[in-house]
Amino acid sequence: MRMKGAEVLLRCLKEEGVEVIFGYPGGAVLPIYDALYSSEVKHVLVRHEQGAAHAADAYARVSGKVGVCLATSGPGATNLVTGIATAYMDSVPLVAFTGQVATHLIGRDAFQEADITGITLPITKHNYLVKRSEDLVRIIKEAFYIARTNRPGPVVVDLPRDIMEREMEFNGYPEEVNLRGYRVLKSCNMGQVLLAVEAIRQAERPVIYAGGGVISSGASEVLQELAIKMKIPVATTLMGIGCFPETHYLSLGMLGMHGTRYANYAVSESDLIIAVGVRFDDRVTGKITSFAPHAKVIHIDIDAAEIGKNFGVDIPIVGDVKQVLEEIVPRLEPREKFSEWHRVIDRWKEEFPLTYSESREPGRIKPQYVVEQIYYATQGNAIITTEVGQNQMWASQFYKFTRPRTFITSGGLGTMGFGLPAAIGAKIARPDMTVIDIAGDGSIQMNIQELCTAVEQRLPIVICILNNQYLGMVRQWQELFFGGRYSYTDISLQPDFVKLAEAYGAIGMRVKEAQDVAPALREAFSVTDRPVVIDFWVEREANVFPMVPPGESLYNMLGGEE
Ligand SMILES: Cc1ncc(C[n+]2csc(CCOP(=O)(O)OP(=O)(O)O)c2C)c(N)n1
Repeated sequence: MRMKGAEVLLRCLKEEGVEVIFGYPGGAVLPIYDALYSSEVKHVLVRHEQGAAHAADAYARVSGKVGVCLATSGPGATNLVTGIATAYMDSVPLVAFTGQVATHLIGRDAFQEADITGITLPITKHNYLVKRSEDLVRIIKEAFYIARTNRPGPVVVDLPRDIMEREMEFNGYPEEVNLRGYRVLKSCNMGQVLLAVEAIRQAERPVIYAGGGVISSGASEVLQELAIKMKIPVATTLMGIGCFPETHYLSLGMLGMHGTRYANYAVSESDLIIAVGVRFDDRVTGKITSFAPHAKVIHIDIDAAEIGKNFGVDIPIVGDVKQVLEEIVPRLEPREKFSEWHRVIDRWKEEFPLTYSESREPGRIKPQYVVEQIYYATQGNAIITTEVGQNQMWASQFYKFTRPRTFITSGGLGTMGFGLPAAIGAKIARPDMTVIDIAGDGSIQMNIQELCTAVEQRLPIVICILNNQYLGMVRQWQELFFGGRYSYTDISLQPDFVKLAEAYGAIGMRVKEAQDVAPALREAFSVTDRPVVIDFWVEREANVFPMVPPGESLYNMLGGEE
C-alpha cells in the first residue's frame, strides 16, 4: 500500500500499541501533524518540548509501556535534551521522534537544523537518523524494541521532512527484530545463582538493597517473596521506592544520603548485601571504600556494565532481575528466625525514627507535616511525582509508598521542573489514580507553563508547593558547608502562585497554618475537572535530615531530628 512517510509512522505507532504521544509542532514536523489530524493516536499538546519528554517519561514509568514524544527540528529537538537525559539516567523506555530538515539540506546549516543524533549520542541507548524511506519501518520497530528490552532507555529517531512527505510502499509492520550485536538476555549463570543461594542461607545479618531495576523488571512481588520468606530487611534507593511496602516491618525505607539512620546502619553492619537492580550510585553509598565494610555482596543486574563499575562485588549475576530472583527464591528454605539481627534493627528504628519538630515560625508549616498529611489523606494510595530538592527528599521520607510505579521522581539527573509534566503523564497513564506533584517553589517555576496543558486536558492533578522562598536544598548545603553564606538562593521575589494558577484556569489555594492543611487537601481532591495548586507556606529554613555529608561514610550522618 502506498502512503506518505508520516502516515506510515502513525500506522507503525498504532501497531506498537501507542495510545498517546506528547508533542509540540513546527515546520519540520508539519507532515506528521497533518497525519495526526486524522489519526486515532491521541496527541497531547504541551507548552514546552521539555514538558513533552518528561510527560512521556512519567507515562512510561507509571504504565510500564514505552513513552513517546515528538518535537520539531532544531530548537524543538534540543528542548527535549534534558528530558531525554533524565530518562536515560533513570533507565526509562522512551522513544523521542524529532523532525529534521530535508535530507538534501542536512549538513548545510539549514534553517532549524541541529545534529540531534550527535547531540544525544551520550544520553540515549541508541539513536537513528532515517536517511531512506525504505528504512523507516524497520527503524521504528527497532527503536521500540531497544527502548524496552534489557536495561530500558531512551531512543531518538530523527525524521527528515522529505521522508515524512514522500509517498512510500507500506507492507505491514514486522513481527521480528534482527539486530546484530544486540541480544535480549534470557538466562543467567546458574553457578552464580547457586552461590547466591548459599550465601543467603548462611547470612546472619543480611540486607536487601533494592533499586529501580526491581520496578522496571516487574520483580517487586518476587522480591517481597524473598524478603518475607527469608526475613531479610529491605532498604531501597530513591528509584526503588515502592518496590517493597514501606508499611511492612521488614522495610528499612531509603538508604543513602537522606536515607534513614537504621537503613544506613543496617547496611554498615550487615554481613550480606543482596543488591538488586541498583548501580551503587554515590548518593547511596557515600564514601565507597567504607560502604558495607563487613559484607559479602551479591549484585544482580541486567546490565553487565554496571557490575563492578563503582563497587567490587563477590557474587555478580548478570540477568533480568525478576528471572534471577525466580531462580533463587524456590531454592531457599524459609528462615525461621533472625531474632538477634531484627532486635538490633528494631532498636535503631526506635532510637532513630524519622521525625521533625514543631514549626518555629508563626504562619509557616513544617514541610514534613504537609507530606504526612498528603499520605494520610490518600492512605498511601496515590501516585506522587516530585520536583527536585528538599521537596523530593521529604516526599521520599514521609510518604509511605506501598506499590511500585507510584513514586515518580528524577533520581539520576535530579531534574528541576520534572514534577509537573510528570504528573500530567502519570495522570494520563492512570486516570483512575490520584496524582500529586510535591513541588518546591523554585522547581515548579521551571515548567510552570505545563499548567496550561493540564487545564486543557482537564486533568485533576494536585500540585502541592512546599514554598520556603528559597532554593531550599542548595540553601541547606550553603548553611551546612559554606558557613551560611546564602549566595543567590533566596527566591522570595516570586509570583503569587494562587493568582498564577487562576490565570492558567486552574484552582489556586494558599495554606499557612497546620490546621488548614488537611481541609485544603480534602477540598483539592474533590475537584474533578482541573488542576489545583496549593501554595503551602513552609518554614523557611527547615532542613532535610538525616544527612550523610558528601564523601562521608554512611555511619557519619548529621542530624536525626529537624
Ligand atoms: C535544572 C536544575 N538546575 C539546578 C539544579 C540544582 N538544584 C538542586 S536542588 C535545587 C533547589 C531546588 O529548590 P526548590 O525547587 O525551591 O525546592 P526545595 O529544595 O526548596 O524543596 C537546585 C537549584 C537542579 N537540580 N536542576
